[in-house]
Formats: sequence, C-alpha cells, structure tokens
Amino acid sequence: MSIVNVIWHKVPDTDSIISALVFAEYLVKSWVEAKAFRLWELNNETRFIFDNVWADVPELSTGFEASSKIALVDHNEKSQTVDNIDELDLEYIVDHHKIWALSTSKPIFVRFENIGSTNTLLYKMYSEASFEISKTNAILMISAIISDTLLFRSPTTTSEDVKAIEELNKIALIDDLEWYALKMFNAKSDLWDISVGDLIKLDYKEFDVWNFKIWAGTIETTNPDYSLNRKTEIVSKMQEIKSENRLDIIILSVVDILNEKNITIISDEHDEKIVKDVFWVASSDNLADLWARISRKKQIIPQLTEYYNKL
Ligand SMILES: [Mn+2]
Repeated sequence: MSIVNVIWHKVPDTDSIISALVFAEYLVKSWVEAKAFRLWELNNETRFIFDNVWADVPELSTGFEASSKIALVDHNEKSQTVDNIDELDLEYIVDHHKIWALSTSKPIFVRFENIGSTNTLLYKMYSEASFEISKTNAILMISAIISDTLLFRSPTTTSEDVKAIEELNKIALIDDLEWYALKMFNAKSDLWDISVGDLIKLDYKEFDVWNFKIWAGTIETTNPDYSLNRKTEIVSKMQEIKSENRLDIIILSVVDILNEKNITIISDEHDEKIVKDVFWVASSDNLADLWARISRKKQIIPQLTEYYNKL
C-alpha cells in the first residue's frame, strides 16, 4: 500500500502545519501509512512553537508524482494547494473552511466542522478513536488553536475550541496560557528583517469566485505600526502582485491582535470602491478602517464572496 502524503496549504499558518503532523500521526495510529510534508517555510510564530518543544519540522516536499495519495488538512481549495492536485489521488480532507467547487472521482474521507481550528477537530477525532496524545503534540495542538482563535478573541471561536484547549492542557501542563499566547503573538510580530513582498505573502488566501480572483492577505500582529509605516512600499508591491497574478482585488489587513482592530491596506481606486461597497467603510490614503473584523474567515471572505457571487 502506498503512503498517504498529508499536506497543508501553500502559505502555511500554525494550525495547518500542526494539523498535517497530527493528522499524519492519526492515520499511522489507524494503520494507514502516512507522512506530513511542508510546502513552504515556517513563519516566525510556528518556528517559535517548534523550537519551544524541540519538535521536528516536516520535510519540505518538492512535489508529488501523479497518482500519489494525498490528504489535505486545513484547506480544500484548488487555488491554495499543490499545483497538480488534479493528477493526485485525493483520499482525505480535514478542514474548517468554506467549501468551493470540491469534486472527486471516488468516495473519500472528509471531516469538516464549523469550529475555530482544525486542531480542535483533530482533538475530537483522537478522543473518538481513544488515541493517546503525547505531551509534545498536546502543546503543538494548543498552540494551533491559540493561533487560529487568537486565544479566543476571534469570532470563529466555539465552545469546542475552549474545551479542547482545557482538555489538552491536562496533558500539556502550560501554566499560563495568556502568557504563552503573548509569546507566540510577539514571535509572529517579529518582522524586522522581512522584505515587503514576503510581508504581503506572509499569510494570504487566494480564492476564486467564478471567474474572479481574490487575494486577501492578513498580518496578525502586536505591532501594527511596523507594517503600516511601510505602507507606500507595500501599496506599490500590491499593485505589482495584482497585475502579475491578474487579480480582481487584493487587500492586506493589518490586524492588531491585542486591541482587536483591523486596518486594511488597499492598492488602487478600483479596490477602494469594492471595499466601500462590501464593508460600508470609506478609505483614505490607501487605508480602510474595518474596525473589529479580525477574522478573515468569517468577517472578510464571506462578504467578498457574496459580493462577487452577485456580480
Ligand atoms: Mn485553520
């Protein structure tokens, strides 16, 4: 039997990377040969978490041959996964995002729930199967849930996420979760040596609505001024990315995690008008104040999707 390659989306965040590791282990415990791969470098937050527990980072994949078995975690859209997904043998999806144009040629295993983190879902799957969770994995899974829910600040948070952290912490034994979360957020905000191009691509979702191509980037940070002060450079790079990728719209939300505020950078007048129509906010000097819309998944992408759906 050939191995199942468990992969996360192209631009990996903490939840997706840890999901891949934890789900690969779940498959192995279920007697399915599986291995987690990464498609990209880790961001500073994820690096901090892995260093903290001395966990091994999954190998970088150089691509998968046609017919390789694949499991997708924390994503399900073609625009966010490996380029040759259509040639691969998709067997599993474990995710908590919206679903767009998903189709397969044979029955597969899927598990979706409307909860704050894929790791909460994996925690439930481990519990249901009575699989043991190691201390290292418990710390990793807690970190992933903290990262996706911004320690319960995000409106995506459910009581199941809270419960999962509570239960996992009986194994992980992290004394002060607030303090630990702040260390994570500060690591994520440490962007002093990053180029503007990498900053824009740090955490973005590209998605299609019919023929429209939408790019929604986010910088979750405890230091929003750092990015906002580089606005001029960022705007011109965003214009470049927009024309290179033939995007219909590109936005970059600078999310102040601790104050729960979203200032979004917009690169041209066309996008300014759309942001105004969608979110009912005026923008000036390439900035729109989107108030407390700190969840891209719930407060940005659905609204943009609905707008383009109606065009
Ligand atoms: Mn996630």
